[in-house]
Amino acid sequence: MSNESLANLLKEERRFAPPAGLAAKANVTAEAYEQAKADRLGFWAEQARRLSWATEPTETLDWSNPPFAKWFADGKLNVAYNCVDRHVENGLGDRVALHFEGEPGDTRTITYAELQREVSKAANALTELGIQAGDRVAIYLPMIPEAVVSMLACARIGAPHSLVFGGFSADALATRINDADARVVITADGGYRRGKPSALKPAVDEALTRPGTEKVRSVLVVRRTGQEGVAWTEGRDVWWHDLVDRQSDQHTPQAFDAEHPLFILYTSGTTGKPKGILHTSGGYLTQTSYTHHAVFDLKPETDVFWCTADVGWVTGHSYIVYGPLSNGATEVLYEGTPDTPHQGRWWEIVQKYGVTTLYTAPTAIRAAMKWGDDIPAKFDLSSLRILGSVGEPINPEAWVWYRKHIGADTTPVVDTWWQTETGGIMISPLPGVTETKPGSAQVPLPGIAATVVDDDAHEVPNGSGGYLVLTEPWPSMLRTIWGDDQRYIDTYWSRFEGRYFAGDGAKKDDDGDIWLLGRVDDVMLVSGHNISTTEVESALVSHPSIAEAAVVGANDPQTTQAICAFVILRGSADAAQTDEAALVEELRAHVAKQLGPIAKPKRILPVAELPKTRSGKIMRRLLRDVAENRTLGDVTTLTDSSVMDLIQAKLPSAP
Ligand code: 6R9
Repeated sequence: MSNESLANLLKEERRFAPPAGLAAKANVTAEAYEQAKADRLGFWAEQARRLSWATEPTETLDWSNPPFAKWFADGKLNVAYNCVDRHVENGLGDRVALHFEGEPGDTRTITYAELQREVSKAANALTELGIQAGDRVAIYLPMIPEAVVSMLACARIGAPHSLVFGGFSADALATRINDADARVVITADGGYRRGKPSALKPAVDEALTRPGTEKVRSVLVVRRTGQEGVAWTEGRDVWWHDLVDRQSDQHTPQAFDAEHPLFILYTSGTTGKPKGILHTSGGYLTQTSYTHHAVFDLKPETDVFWCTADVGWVTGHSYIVYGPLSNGATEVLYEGTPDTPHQGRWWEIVQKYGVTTLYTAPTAIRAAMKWGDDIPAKFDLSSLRILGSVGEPINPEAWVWYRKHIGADTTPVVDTWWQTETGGIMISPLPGVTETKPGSAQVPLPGIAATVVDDDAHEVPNGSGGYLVLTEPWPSMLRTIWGDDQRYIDTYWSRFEGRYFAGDGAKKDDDGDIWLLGRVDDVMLVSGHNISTTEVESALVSHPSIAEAAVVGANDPQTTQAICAFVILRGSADAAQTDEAALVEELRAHVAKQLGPIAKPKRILPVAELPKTRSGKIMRRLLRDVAENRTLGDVTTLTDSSVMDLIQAKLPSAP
């Protein structure tokens, strides 16, 4: 970015106070901010006491060798014991932990007592396969209960897991197995996706032919789809039901150091090989447990929590597995896609299980907007009391739609900013405290220190933009990049001395609240102004005909970059709109009116789909390639690479 701060263009005036009933009974009140401000480490030491420690920590933070942090270093605990056994010991064995809903409609209800038996059996099975504390286990599974059981079994025996999203290819899997030096892979014959079984085991077989994966001794295979003709390597492959089912359901958890590695999770980023983000035990569990309790106001006796992420992403790790289960929550685990067999599937699930708290991503909210308001209107969504968003900036209009059409215009929406690297939520409203602003994550949570700085590392005044930085270490921070301490320092701690560089653009509004503006790499430079893609996208989405927009800066001889927008029309507009040229003109005028003439897109192209990563984030890099008439860069992380062919086909040959 140039020296000029990000333009602060978007003005969003709508405000929503917390519902009085929720505020009166909220788990966390405004006092928490005061308490954490007065004694930040004392605050986190208190949160650590949410957990059951075999040895209580006496030291909170060791920051003597920055940026390598140790939290609660002299404490010992077992993470799986905290997520499962202690609830059973507290008499909650009959509470439902997981309401599993398979895509074909099969269901399983798993109580905490059953989860304890399943996790114990799986821990015994991994031990029989020779896995010891410290050995890495790769997990490549669909969204089925065995994924949660496998993660907890690894945690129980101190074997760091490395989940690889089931939609990734054999190559991606091989790279990750190799980098983490995994000894066992847990997979399934397949999973259900869009109404049909989709095989997984062949990708494992192929990955294990690649150099660097020779140390994998065993492949543990869950039978999920019952597909015929699963290729089998004798001596290496073993069925879950053969090995795990015959194990004892008793297993004594051993306590590990708070800094014992819990998992490695790879983030791809735009360049270079994937980074293995390393998380450890005590600090990670403290922050995921606390933030789940605070941000979602969890009442474990009555709430039904549903995080729609895949367990293969950090959101699934922290808010399907470790946060909710450490809090004794009852959750929904859904295997499939939101539109199988119909576009109301999610809302049907909310109605069926009485979901109280839904945590999802802007991409899903915008898809629901596109499909039409009448679809959620057919279901009883009155059980919902809190709605969460994560993964991308949420456009104010999508935020308001979510609250209105899913939340009956009454539920708070919490827009939660965090990253694989931060491990847990960092910036978010608190549902019983914060007066919310559509599109803003607003305030660092109690105990978290974040701000926005300019190129010279100076904190920007209210009303200005720059880079988001975290100014103090936090319990669930990544500890390093697996096997590459130098890359950890270079990537996160070198841009600004002593501060964590998140790679996101952000601004502070007049109240000092934080608005996320997208990845710094995506910021556009137009006639000397840094303009955020997020703000232009939000202006487009505020037009009634637009469900979703992606904006990029394309090289331009006059203005350095020219704003180029790709838009998806809402269901109703799609059918009605006959005159595309007139709509495009209307949209350009609309953006100019909302944000000012500088932000008026030079080109706007209606398209059917946008390129997304498998976790639902828009890949602007590829759209930039299209807008600049270049050959497309790496498309391997796209959900569906045919999307790009469709977009290119829509383009006039010369810009
Ligand atoms: C949890 C997760 C991290 C990146 C992050 C930022 C974007 C996530 C956001 C958000 C604006 C939010 N992001 N939440 N941007 N508002 N509420 O998504 O982790 O996959 O590592 O992505 O996602 O750009 O830097 P991860």
